[in-house]
Amino acid sequence: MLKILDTTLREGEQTPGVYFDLHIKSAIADLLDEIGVDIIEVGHPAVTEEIRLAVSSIAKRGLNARVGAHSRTTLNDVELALDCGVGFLGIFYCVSNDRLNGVFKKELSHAIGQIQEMITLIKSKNSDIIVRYTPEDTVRSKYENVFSAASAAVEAGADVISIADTTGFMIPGTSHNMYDHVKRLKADLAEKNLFPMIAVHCHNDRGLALANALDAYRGGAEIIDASVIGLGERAGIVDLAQLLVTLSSGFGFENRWDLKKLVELYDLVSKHSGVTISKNFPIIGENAFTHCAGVHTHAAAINPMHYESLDPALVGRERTFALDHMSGIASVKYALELIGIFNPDKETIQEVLFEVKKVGQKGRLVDLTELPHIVKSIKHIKSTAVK
Ligand code: HCA
Ligand code: CU
Repeated sequence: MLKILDTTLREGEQTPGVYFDLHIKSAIADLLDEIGVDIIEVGHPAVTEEIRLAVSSIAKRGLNARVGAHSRTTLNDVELALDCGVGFLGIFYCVSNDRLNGVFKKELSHAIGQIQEMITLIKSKNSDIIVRYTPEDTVRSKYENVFSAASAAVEAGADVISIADTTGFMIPGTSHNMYDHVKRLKADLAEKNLFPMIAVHCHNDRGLALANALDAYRGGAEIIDASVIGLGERAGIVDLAQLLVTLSSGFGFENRWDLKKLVELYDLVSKHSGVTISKNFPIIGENAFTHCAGVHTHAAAINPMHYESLDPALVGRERTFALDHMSGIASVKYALELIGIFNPDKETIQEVLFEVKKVGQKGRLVDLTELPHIVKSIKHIKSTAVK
C-alpha cells in the first residue's frame, strides 16, 4: 500500500528564511496526522538543538503517523536521532564518483562499509524502527554505485531505499525518467532476493516533481515524499495537496485522506513560513475555484462541470464567480441572487454589468460587499434623473 511521507518540517525548513517554532511544528504535525499522512519527517537533529528538541518532542506526541528524523551516515548524527525516539530514520550518503572523489575523498567500498555499519547499529538499538537509505542525487549517480550501496544497505537491514531526484533532473518520457529508474532498481534488487520499499523524493526545478512522482508510482514506488506548498530547497519538491488530490481521483485512494483539512494546514504553513500561496496555486489558491469570463460563468452556473474537473467540495471549498471586466449577464444575475435580489429586470442587470465592467477595467474585482452599493447607486441615479 502506497505511503505518503511529508517533509514540510525537514525539507520545507530548508527553504531560505523559513523556521517554524516548536508549537507551530507541533500544530503542523498534528494536522498532517489528522489528514492521514503515514510518515512525518520532522528534521535533522544534528543541525540545531531546537530541531533536536522538536524531533524528540513530536516523536512523543502519540501520533498515528510514524515520526521520522533525517541524518547523515555518521555515528554522531545517528545516535542523536535514535535518542529522539523516532519510529523512522532516514540516512543519506551520496555515492556518485564525483562526490566520493571530490568531497568525501573516500572509496565506494568505504562508503558502503559506513552505510552498513550505521544501519546495523540502528537496527540493533531499535528493531522496530523503519530505516531508509538514500543515495543522494540517486538519478545522476553511476547506477552501479547506487545499486551496490542500495543492495548492501538492504542486506544490513534497511527497509526503504529512496530514489532522490535531488536536482529535479528527471523528465517523464525521456531517457532519464522515474518510471524506468524505479522498475530497474526494483528488478535488480529482486534478482538478489532483496525487496525493500522504494521511496521517491522528487525536486521541482523543472516544475515536474508531481509528474515524476506519479511516473515513479506507476513504476512501482511505494513511498512518495511531499511537502506543504512544495516547500524545500530551491523550487522545492512535490506539493502535498496536489499529490493527495490527484491520488484521490482515479488511483483507487478515494477516501483515504481527510482532504478538507488541507486549507487549514496550508494557511498555517503559509503564515508561519512567510511563503504566500499564489492566487492561481492549484487546489488551495484563492482563484482555484473561481470562474471569471462571461462564457464560463454562464455555462458553469448551469453545470459547474463544464469548466471544472475538480469539485471544490472535495477540499471543503466553494466555487465563486468573479465580477470584473470579463463578466457577463449570468455572473451578474448569480451575484445579485447571492445578495438577495431575485428576478431583477433586464435593464437593471445590464446597468449593473456596465458598472461592474467599469470597475473591472481599473484592475479591480467587485465583491459581494460592493455590489449592493452599485445597485443602490443605479436606483438613485434613475430616481433623480430629469424626466
Ligand atoms: C538533503 C537532500 C535531500 C535528501 C533526501 C533524502 C535530497 O537536503 O539532504 O535523504 O531522502 O533531495 O536528496 O533532500
Ligand atoms: Cu530534497
